[in-house]
Amino acid sequence: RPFKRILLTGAAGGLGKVLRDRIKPWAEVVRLSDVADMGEAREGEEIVQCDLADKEAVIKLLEGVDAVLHFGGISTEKPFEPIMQANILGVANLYEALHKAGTRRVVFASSNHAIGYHHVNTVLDANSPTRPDSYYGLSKVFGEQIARYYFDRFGIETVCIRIGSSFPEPANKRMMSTYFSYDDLTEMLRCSLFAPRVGHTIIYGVSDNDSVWWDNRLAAHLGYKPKDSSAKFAHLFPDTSEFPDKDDVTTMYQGGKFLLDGPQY
Ligand code: NAI
Ligand code: 15L
Repeated sequence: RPFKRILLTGAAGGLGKVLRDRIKPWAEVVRLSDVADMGEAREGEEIVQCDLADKEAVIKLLEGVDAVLHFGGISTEKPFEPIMQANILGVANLYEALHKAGTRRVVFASSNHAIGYHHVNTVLDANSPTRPDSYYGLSKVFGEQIARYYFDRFGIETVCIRIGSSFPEPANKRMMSTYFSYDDLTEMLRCSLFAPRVGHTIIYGVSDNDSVWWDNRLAAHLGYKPKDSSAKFAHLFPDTSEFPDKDDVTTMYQGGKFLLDGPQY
């Protein structure tokens, strides 16, 4: 198998549970980590329960790791303090630890909320300015930038995936644009781990939906080709009223409902 040991953080979370078996073919050993319980280790797995904010624990966590899929952290808007601990201190600990361990490749689960204050009529690419819509989105911008710094300084390569909405199906009309199927997510991770050179890449995590706000041409070197589309869920949203609705910020901006949540300092 190509990698000796891959680390998946956030392994007890929604996407972590989906990915747990799917990433197995890519490494001899998959090390799973989360602050929450992950159950028993199965064949080919190692389980390390720890808090990303605990520097010493994270340094140990990275020992012997060739590549990281960083999905751990707070995944919705919260007050600044918990976001700072889990997402900002957490990702700083991670990069320092992987530098110490000699790890060369990371895939970072960033988020569309790093750019959530762009209007839905704007098409973005990897060079578009960030416009975070929350402390959560700000923490993802920090993660993307620390990844860039460790690439420029040490050559550690990271693919930052600005994930849209990765759930079994879209939950509202907005998600018809942001939907990212589990199969397409898995394929994007595979491309991110195995592309020969990724440097510091930003890519939008999205399926081949009819209406998308994101252009991935600047990440073509990953070779990602989506296979799924939200089109098959169109029947779930028969309401044909105007979208975006100019009186409703949650439909006008790419970040949707996150625009209403903060800041809760
Ligand atoms: P989730 O909230 O279900 O999973 C996150 C996991 O991280 C949880 O199991 C949690 O216990 C763990 N965690 C939180 N704080 C921690 C800490 N201090 N130390 C160690 N572990 C900690 O979220 P989900 O949906 O699985 O998302 C995974 C990643 O993908 C997150 O980083 C999220 O921001 C990102 N993402 C997900 C999207 C989606 O559509 N599901 C969209 C955009 C980004
Ligand atoms: C995210 O970043 C969240 O982690 C996820 O729970 C969804 O809210 C998603 O974005 C989204 O924008 O739909």
